[in-house]
Amino acid sequence: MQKKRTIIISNRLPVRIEKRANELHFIPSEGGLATGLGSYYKTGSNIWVGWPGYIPENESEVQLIRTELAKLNLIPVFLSAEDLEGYYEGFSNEILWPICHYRLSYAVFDKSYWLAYQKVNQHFCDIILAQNITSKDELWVHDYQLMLLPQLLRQQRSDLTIGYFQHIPFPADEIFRCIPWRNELLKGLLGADLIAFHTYHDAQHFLNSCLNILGLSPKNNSVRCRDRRVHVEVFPMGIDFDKFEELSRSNVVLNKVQVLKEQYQKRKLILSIDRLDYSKGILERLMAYESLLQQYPELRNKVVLYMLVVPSRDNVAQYKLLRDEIDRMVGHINAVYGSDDWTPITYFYNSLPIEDLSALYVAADICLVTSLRDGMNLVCKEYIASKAQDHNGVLILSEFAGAAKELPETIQVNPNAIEDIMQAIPLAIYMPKMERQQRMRANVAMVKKFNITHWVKLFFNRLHEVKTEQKTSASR
Ligand code: GDG
Repeated sequence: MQKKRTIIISNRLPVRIEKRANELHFIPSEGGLATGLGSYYKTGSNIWVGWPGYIPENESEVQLIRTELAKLNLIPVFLSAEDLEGYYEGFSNEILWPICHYRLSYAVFDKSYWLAYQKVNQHFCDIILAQNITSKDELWVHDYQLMLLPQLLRQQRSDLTIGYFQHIPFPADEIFRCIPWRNELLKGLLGADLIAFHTYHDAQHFLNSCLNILGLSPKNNSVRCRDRRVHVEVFPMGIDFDKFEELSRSNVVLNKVQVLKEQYQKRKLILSIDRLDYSKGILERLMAYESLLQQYPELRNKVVLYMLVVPSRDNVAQYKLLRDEIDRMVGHINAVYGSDDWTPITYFYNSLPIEDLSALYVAADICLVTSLRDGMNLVCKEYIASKAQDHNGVLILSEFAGAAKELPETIQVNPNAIEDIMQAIPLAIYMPKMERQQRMRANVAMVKKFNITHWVKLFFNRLHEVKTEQKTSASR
């Protein structure tokens, strides 16, 4: 008899394929999700299904990738360049991403994107069902690229246990209803047994959409769909705390911290790290920093904004424009306020090895997160975990990042109020050491306790519970 299996499904597999010197290389991802789920998908006959991030050039590459990935318990979903353009770059990133981040005017409601999104979700469904799934198995679908998948699976297999987690915000129903295919998307999600979000507001917005768009009547955080009760709950994602804490104590990182300290001397280091994205409030952060240098001339040459922007989606028009505007503003601030011995902003458009990232977290006096909307924001939790030794650092955090709900001991700002962000910086700089450490200690305790392993465990326990309740009430 086959044992219960865990099936993880996400747009991308936790591995990157690179072709060098005519040879394929398989590089495992270091991301938090891959770590948190590692103990699940790597054991027994559990699997992770997703796109391997590479388009094979011929059938022998397809076979090679399948064989190599199978050794890692990974099942590839191959997608063509055309599929990716419509489903990923189009529907996911030009419709769902802007809508879920309240940027209605950025959405491009192109019917061909919708057709590609349906086709790829169906393709995922076919590949999953070809894996001899039994009713004992537990399926966990991740994120907005796969909103139709729960229902597609359910239509063919009413017995399945399906969980869904959305990593980005779920917007207010008045925004979500603008999508021409809103009903299909909501019904797609309702194929799951447990639908989960980072915050209470995301869950409430989803329930409001069920009420106001589909005309369903949510009751106690759940919705009745024919014979099933679908639960809508909150599971704020954590990070791999131990990894960041251990890195922050390692010699390799401490040597890099020393180099940074020598480079910036006694100046206060303000850290900013994001993927290139209009949801992250990067321009607002730069405006606030310029305003700080104008209104607090005594802070000139005493602070440095270290800004790392990780390349992302820069073939999409809005992202390219954003990148150009960041380049322009950084150039302007450095040219106007800089001097022979001081550059106000150190800016990189690049991705760094994890040890360099960790050194920046350790060295930074302040971490500045000003997302206009963010599902959670893991950067701020990684900063906190890197302060577990000396508790010496201040986090300025947007109230619109999911993490704000869990971290009340941070300085919280409205990222649309440039003045508020600006005022928060001197507040952080001059905060008495005792207060700084007290606040950071509370933040560390929070991030340590509600880490990624805890998050994964909690989700699976609840999914199991929900399914058991369903079976019990069906047999009554
Ligand atoms: C989505 C949601 C939600 C960044 N630069 C480098 C690097 N990173 C890593 C960080 C962090 C991750 O990327 C970024 O995570 P965030 O949570 O901040 O943002 P998104 O990518 O937008 O993630 C977000 C998340 O999903 C999880 O649910 O929190 O709201 O938008 O882990 O460390 N890693 C390396 N080099 C870099 O230069 N190695």
